[in-house]
Amino acid sequence: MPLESYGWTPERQADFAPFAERGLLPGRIVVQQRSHARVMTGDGEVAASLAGKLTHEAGELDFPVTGDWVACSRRPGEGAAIQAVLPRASLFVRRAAGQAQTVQAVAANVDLALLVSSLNADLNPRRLERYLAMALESGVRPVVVLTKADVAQDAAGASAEISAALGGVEVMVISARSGLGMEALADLLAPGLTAVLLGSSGAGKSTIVNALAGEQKMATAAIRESDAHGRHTTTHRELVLLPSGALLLDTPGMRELGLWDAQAGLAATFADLEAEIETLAADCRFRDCRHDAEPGCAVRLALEDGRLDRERWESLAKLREELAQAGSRQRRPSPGKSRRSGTQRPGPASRG
Ligand SMILES: Nc1nc2c(ncn2[C@@H]2O[C@H](COP(=O)(O)OP(=O)(O)OP(=O)(O)O)[C@@H](O)[C@H]2O)c(=O)[nH]1
Ligand SMILES: [Zn+2]
Repeated sequence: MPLESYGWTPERQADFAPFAERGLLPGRIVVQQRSHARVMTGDGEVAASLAGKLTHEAGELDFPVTGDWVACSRRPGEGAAIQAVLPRASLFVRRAAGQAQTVQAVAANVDLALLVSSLNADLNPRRLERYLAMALESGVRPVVVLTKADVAQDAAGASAEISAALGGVEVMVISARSGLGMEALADLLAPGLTAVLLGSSGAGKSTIVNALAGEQKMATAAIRESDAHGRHTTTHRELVLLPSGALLLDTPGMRELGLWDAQAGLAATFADLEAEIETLAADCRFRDCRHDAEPGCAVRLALEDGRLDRERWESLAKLREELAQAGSRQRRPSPGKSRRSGTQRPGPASRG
């Protein structure tokens, strides 16, 4: 399998040059589970584990994740050892489930984030807001994908509502069952592009992969649509090469997406709301009005008479507070989300 199919570019080739000198092989992580991974190389897919040096020296965000480009050495016999991670074009991080202090990388080198939600009882702009902030924080284009249109009452209405509640984000309505919108979705997925599917369990992420792959790549499971509880069928992250040439990364449904150091993403998610607030604030009685309990507050007035979306306003305040709390407990170890930062630089040759 030529690595170009997996998104290898001349720029990545240049990043890899020092590792090539050390006789290492380039590859892309297609599955990552704890310390074991499957890596697509020019010679096909190999099982790989982390080299000891990487395990000992890596910071939290330096560990390879699905989508990463890595430099590997061949292990005697079969398999490979991951020696280093190449600079990342993008990195999705979240607060590790149930823990305030730990950052966890979710996916690397993603070009497009598909924020998946079912058009059933599960549909909730507040949950999508978190995914949106994460995508915008990583500089990745977000598209909301509303699934199961075949069982929806008013898909068009819901779509317009979600877009408005999320600052005008691009929204697509699809049904894997009826085929509605599937062509438009496929059109987004250009050859060599890497898209990640994010959303809660049961949203229909794996069904999308299977429909676009034309075969059963990921296991799916029926859910009780009455309460919309998914069953967490997908247990690992897997990068699938579609017949169209795009790469699609399925992820397990997250119970709760905890944001990590996503101030810029949050600001971008609420940019239109903040602009509205700023305009209104010009009419507040006090110039330094905090729109809290001050008399003559134009923002409060707009919240009361419905000109300003109260749910979004409250959500923004809550997410800000959440980030502030996480931030005061521990600063992020390294930026790690922009190209040429946070990943390991080529070092002297080592055995793994
Ligand atoms: N009616 C209808 N059902 C769908 C559609 N897409 C998916 N489903 C059903 O929704 C259920 C959950 O779909 P999955 O694809 O397993 O959901 P998932 O998001 O991958 O869930 P996890 O793997 O647990 O994260 C399955 O029963 C699917 O058959 C659709 O377009 N229409
Ligand atoms: Zn005010």
